[in-house]
Amino acid sequence: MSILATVATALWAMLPAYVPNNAAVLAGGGRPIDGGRTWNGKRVLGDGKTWRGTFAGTVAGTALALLLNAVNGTANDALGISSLPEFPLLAAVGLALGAMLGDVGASFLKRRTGRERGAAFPGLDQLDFVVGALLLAAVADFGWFTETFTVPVLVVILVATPLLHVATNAIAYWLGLKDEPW
Ligand code: CTP
Ligand code: MG
Ligand code: K
Repeated sequence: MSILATVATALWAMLPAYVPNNAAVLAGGGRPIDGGRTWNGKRVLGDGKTWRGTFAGTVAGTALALLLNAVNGTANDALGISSLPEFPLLAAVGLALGAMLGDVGASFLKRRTGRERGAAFPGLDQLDFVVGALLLAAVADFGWFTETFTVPVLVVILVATPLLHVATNAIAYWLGLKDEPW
């Protein structure tokens, strides 16, 4: 695969995992998943992980995957490639829900390590949702996963995602949508 095809495929395949976090920021609020419960004096997850945000993120990521499927041929033709993947429904849900669950898991770890809601955890903040998305996509549709996420594609994802994540969160902060720039 050419470098263009590898980069385009990596970003395309991960878009349904990138969007959920941002959708959750826009839609979040309401009842926290942990219902306010604590463990060893710290919140289990915290007020930043809500049912509404998690649901909205999952729906947004899945919907985006279906939208990408609709323009798959056009996008491949426009780039002169044929490697942009189509998302089976289960894989789409796996990517989107996995991204949200990875983020929830990170909040659990943040609370266990004494970090308040909103505190940064460099590294974890940028990759939690990638790990969650890839894991759940693999569980949801292993054949599609191995076909799509070749080693070069995975390398691009691991390099590009933290950069994209830092950039989009900084923009969301400047726009006043997010409380912290990470
Ligand atoms: N959000 C949500 N539900 C989620 C994830 C995010 O409602 N599952 C919303 C919350 O309003 C949250 C905001 O998006 O405050 C920003 O998300 P994030 O940075 O992940 O949460 P933090 O508030 O920073 O909390 P934490 O320290 O637990 O990451
Ligand atoms: Mg945060
Ligand atoms: K986060």
